[in-house]
Amino acid sequence: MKIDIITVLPELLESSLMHSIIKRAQDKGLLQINLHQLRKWAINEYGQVDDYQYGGGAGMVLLCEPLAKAIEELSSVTTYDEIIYLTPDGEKLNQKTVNVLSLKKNLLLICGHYKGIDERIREHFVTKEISIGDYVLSGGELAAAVLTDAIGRLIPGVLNDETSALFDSFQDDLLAPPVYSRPEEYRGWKVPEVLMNGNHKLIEEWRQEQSSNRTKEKRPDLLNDL
Ligand code: 6GU
Repeated sequence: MKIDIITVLPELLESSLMHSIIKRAQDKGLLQINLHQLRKWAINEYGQVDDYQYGGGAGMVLLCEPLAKAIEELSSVTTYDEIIYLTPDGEKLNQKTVNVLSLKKNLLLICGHYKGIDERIREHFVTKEISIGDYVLSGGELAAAVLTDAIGRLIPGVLNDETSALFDSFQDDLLAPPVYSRPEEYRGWKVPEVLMNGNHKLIEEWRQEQSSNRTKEKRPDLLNDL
């Protein structure tokens, strides 16, 4: 899979996408992430890509021209399955959307900044708008990093048995069960007996029950959606 990202702050994405599982995905050639500095398509020699909004009001808007040129140039070499604009007024991201996007071949992500991007870019180029939650970030970069991480780890071959996504929280609309490791007892706090007896059927039943109870307690809304 290839993910192209248009941003005025590539540095912000670089560090977050060059570690752990997502770095390994790129090293293995399973995921290619390309960061494109929007200023490359600036309207003047000062690198300008934003301006005040018509009608007045605080905050800058990313201009049509640099964005249109960037999207068109990148689209001339790659056919994108989706052109995604990260924005707090987009559809709220969940695991189902991540699963669907992880099956795509080419994605283009656009990170907004300041007040956002000129509406005409949304109308004429963007095919999907995604928010990562009901709060406002100063730019789309952290959201793009979140989306890329969530998608990247699901690409076939990226995870192994140890990191398998099969038992992730949300994969079956349930939260994952609690996990324990050594030692068996720490400060008098014991690991649940059932995990220590090697009975895989009992362990599986216990985990299912824990998942179910945990979901009822912490996220009853997930059960209502079923
Ligand atoms: Cl995608 N962008 C910004 N700027 N803020 C957000 C967001 C995205 N999702 C939640 N808050």
